[in-house]
Amino acid sequence: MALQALIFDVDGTLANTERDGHRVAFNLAFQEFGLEWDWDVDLYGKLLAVTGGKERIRYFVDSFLSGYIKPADFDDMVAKLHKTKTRHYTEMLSGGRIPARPGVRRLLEEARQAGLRLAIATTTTPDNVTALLKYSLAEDAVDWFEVIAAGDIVPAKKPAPDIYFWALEKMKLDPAECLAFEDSENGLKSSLGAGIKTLVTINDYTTDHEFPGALAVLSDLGEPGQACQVFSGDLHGKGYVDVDLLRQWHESA
Ligand code: XBP
Ligand code: MG
Repeated sequence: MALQALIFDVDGTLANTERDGHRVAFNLAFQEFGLEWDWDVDLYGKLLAVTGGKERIRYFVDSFLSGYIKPADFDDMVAKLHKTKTRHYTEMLSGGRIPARPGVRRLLEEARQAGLRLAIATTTTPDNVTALLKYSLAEDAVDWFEVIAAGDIVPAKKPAPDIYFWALEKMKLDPAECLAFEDSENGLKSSLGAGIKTLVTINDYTTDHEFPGALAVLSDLGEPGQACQVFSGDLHGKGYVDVDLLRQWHESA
């Protein structure tokens, strides 16, 4: 089957949002609620084992906060905390503080020109996706994507494949007609679980992850004159990922 569509993860893949974005926003929300919780860079790396912000707060309370007695309205508290965190995060993005990763804008533009269909499959909140696309890519970047599968639209978040199945269903595409882009072990499990061949670009939080079954594992997508590092896979002599290379990988794998 010919390549028809590219499906992108968001956090860690389109931009390095976790350490200086989401983490900081969680901490600002905790402060606003008068909580003495502070997620430092190392702790946040451990918390990333669980996808989804609300799920991550619960995981922190259950696994890292011994002795904490949950209030009767704990569920409500988590929901409010998370809403506040989303406000802080989208405000941060609107200040243009988090740029797209190397090669992302170039590859998206090239893919559009080549007539490939584009989609997003992420566990993050929809508002976060639209803000990131607008402020880190382009004013109209939301319109570049035919489907944005995000947040709680499926109950089982990554590593479950459900979010990819949802996107495929909306696009009426077979997994064999797509390629996915991920940055983490949980993300790769999700996309491969949906039967989609996947390229991995790692980041600081995912360098130690295992990526069995990935088409290639790279430092980033690279740019002309700014070659990416290749950890596995064959770039056929190129220093960066382009549509031609994606088609080769799609056909050969
Ligand atoms: C990353 C996530 C998200 C973000 C926080 O998802 O797990 O939970 O860390 O966003 P992906 P929310 O890499 O699949 O985009 O607080 O909105 O959940
Ligand atoms: Mg990710």
